Amino acid sequence: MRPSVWTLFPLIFSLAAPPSLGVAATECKTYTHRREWRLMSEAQREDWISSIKCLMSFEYERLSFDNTGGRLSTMQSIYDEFAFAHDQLNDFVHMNAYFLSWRAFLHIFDTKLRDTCGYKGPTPYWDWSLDVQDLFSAPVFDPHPTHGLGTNGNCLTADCRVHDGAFGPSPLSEAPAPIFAHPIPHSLRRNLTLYFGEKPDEKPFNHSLSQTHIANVTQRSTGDFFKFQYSMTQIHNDVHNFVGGDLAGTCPDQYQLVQGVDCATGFTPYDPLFWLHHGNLDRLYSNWQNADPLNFNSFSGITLHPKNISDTRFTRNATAGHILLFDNLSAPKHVNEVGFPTRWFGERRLEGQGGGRKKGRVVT
Ligand SMILES: *[C@@H]1O[C@H](CO)[C@@H](O)[C@H](O)[C@H]1NC(C)=O
Ligand SMILES: *[C@@H]1O[C@H](CO)[C@@H](O)[C@H](O)[C@H]1NC(C)=O
Ligand SMILES: *[C@@H]1O[C@H](CO)[C@@H](O)[C@H](O)[C@H]1NC(C)=O
Ligand SMILES: *[C@@H]1O[C@H](CO)[C@@H](O)[C@H](O)[C@H]1NC(C)=O
Ligand SMILES: *[C@@H]1O[C@H](CO)[C@@H](O)[C@H](O)[C@H]1NC(C)=O
Ligand SMILES: *[C@@H]1O[C@H](CO)[C@@H](O)[C@H](O)[C@H]1NC(C)=O
Ligand SMILES: [Cu+2]
Repeated sequence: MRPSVWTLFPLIFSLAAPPSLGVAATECKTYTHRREWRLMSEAQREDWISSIKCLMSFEYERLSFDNTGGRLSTMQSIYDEFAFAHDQLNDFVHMNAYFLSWRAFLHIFDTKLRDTCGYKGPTPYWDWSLDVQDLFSAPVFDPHPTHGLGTNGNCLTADCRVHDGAFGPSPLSEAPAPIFAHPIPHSLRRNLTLYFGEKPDEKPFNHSLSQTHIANVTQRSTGDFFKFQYSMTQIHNDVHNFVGGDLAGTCPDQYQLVQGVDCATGFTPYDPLFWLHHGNLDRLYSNWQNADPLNFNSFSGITLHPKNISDTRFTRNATAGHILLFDNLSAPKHVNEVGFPTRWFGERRLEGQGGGRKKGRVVT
């Protein structure tokens, strides 16, 4: 199967949802172009990357002051706000029935790139199933200083910092790598690996990423949103875990040194691959919705792994009227308002305290 080129994805689904869910039919007026990263021209890739750097150059007022109104020493940018907001919301957006509806977060980001930084190109995604045989050589790991997203980090001596690509130190201007503010200033980190290396029977992270697996999941989850979403969560986690570093929420070494503790964080959007990975999950969700009419009407709502069952925010009975929060990025939205049923991302329990694991990693 070839990747779709210039596929049109409705931002708002135009189908009327079942009346039992009380979802109003929304007319589809706006479309966004999506394109697989490797099929974008070098100029388009550079444009997208430059727009992200543009968001990094805008100070974000709300995050730039402490509680007493004093200015923090590190600049906090609009891009930081996306990572910060994701971290704040981590427990509410993963491993529950609303995971896929968090497509709205992706849309808010895409809109920000366009409205604030003038981005006009396609919305990129990474179809990792094309690279499943050898994820390490995937074209998203490109060292080019202006249109590449960088390769693996140096985990032996540099805390997994990425040393090339547009988010590494500049070989031309000798400028240092862009700095991310949370949870402590650091630059992009990756630790590509197929295994946690903890259990003898561990499956490699690419086992769930083949087109055969996706097709199987799609066939076996007809009309069963819960089942589909559960599989998508596993697939989602495998990519986060394969890339490691920031995308897996592993804490920078510096944090441990300065704060004296390890940290569990949800700053995963710092790796720009976050947007490409979630763009692909969104595409797969859309494919699933279109694979069978039963899928469009399916929205089963129990939480996958409620962390605290008595916390009313972790309701077991998901409804399309559920309210999604976006920290300071947007006013809250109802699930049915962001297009129903929709996609987005799931995951992650962080482990880093004790045990053999060095740092937090995304796990199911
Ligand atoms: C996973 O990656 C390994 C090593 O690159 C490869 O041998 C294996 O075939 C891949 N698995 C799948 C399902 O493609
Ligand atoms: C990189 O990942 C491997 C495999 O999970 C892990 O053993 C190692 O500790 C990680 N390295 C760093 C520096 O986090
Ligand atoms: C499809 O999924 C089922 C259940 O997860 C599994 O038992 C079966 O082996 C899978 N088939 C293929 C072809 O991967
Ligand atoms: C679970 O949530 C409830 C309601 O918010 C709270 O009162 C309780 O302390 C929480 N329990 C734990 C173990 O966090
Ligand atoms: C979920 O729905 C069932 C029956 O529809 C009800 O008995 C139960 O109390 C509900 N649970 C919550 C947490 O709302
Ligand atoms: C974001 O924060 C600013 C400053 O606190 C506030 O004025 C604004 O209303 C907030 N926006 C949203 C969408 O929450
Ligand atoms: Cu994710």
